[in-house]
Amino acid sequence: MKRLGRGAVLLFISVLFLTGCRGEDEALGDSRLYDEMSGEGEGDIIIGFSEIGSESDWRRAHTESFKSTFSSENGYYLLFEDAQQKQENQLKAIRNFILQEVDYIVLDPIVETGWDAVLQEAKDAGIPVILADRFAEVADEELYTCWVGSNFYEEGERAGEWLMNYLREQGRGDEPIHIVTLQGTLGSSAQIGRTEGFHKVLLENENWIMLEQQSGDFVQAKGQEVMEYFLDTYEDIDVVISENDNMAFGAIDAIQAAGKSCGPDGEIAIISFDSSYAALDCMLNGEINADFECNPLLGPMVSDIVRKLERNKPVEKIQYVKEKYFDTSMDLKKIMENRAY
Ligand code: GZL
Ligand code: ZN
Repeated sequence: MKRLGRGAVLLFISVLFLTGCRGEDEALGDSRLYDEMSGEGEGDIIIGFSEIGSESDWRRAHTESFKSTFSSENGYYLLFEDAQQKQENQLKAIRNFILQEVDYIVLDPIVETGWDAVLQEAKDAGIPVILADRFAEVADEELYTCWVGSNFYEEGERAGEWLMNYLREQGRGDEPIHIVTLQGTLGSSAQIGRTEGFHKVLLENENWIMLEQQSGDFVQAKGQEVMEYFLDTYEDIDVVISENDNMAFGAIDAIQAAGKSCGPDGEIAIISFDSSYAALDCMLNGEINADFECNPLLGPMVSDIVRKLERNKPVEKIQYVKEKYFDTSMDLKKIMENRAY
């Protein structure tokens, strides 16, 4: 642990902070400094966590999972930075964590590219980086210790397979099926994986027509806006693939405002991703046909990894979480009773 060295570094930063001449610090964003003066968190493992934002129900559950896991009761001191969906804020946060000599950096990279330089700086500073949720494509895999998250490609593929079975059961296995897709943040591993996974099944069904795919950036308002455009542009839409629940909520509002209906008894089927509690409620109300789970509760898994690293134990480089899916054939009321998010 670098705690001994940290005192000097933090004292220096605190002096800068107190004298107002924060110099480079100024540009580093408004991070809470680890307060060596009060001795708060002394002996704790210091974690710098760069979170993407608060764009969705899923994201808020993900953030809560980390905040409740990396608590002082559990022996941690958490420096939490919300990037408000901007990569440059994540880069600043990571450089701030390096300055403050945290013990570990946890990064949920908003998009897959643009991380090599800053992760090299973390490596040069001897700070292990754990990737959680989304993935970072870097030239040197040694720039991160491991990654924990979902198999987004598999989520997209399973959604395609579900749709294939659903249409067959309806006797529509051979009729033309007109599809639109609300994509997530372009370049994020969740968007890339879900789009490509579904596309694999699309290619296996020549009667499926993908009318258009557009990003709603995982947020509800944009999802509604893009769905309004789709409804204005295409007379015949049979299926909406929404790459997260919050965009699906926006799509439902747009479809109903256009005087159309969605869900198992509607004109337009909706297939969504995340399986948040609110989405299962929409399914219960007959507005969503199927939802593919994406588990946000990654805090405990990342904590287990940190504990192993503290004891110099090996950790798996890539660790997938287990995930299910839900549709209206299931006992949703019972499922919702036990849902943690
Ligand atoms: C997926 C996660 C995505 C969710 C969205 O792991 O990165 O970001 O699907 C969230 O709801 O905004
Ligand atoms: Zn059609």
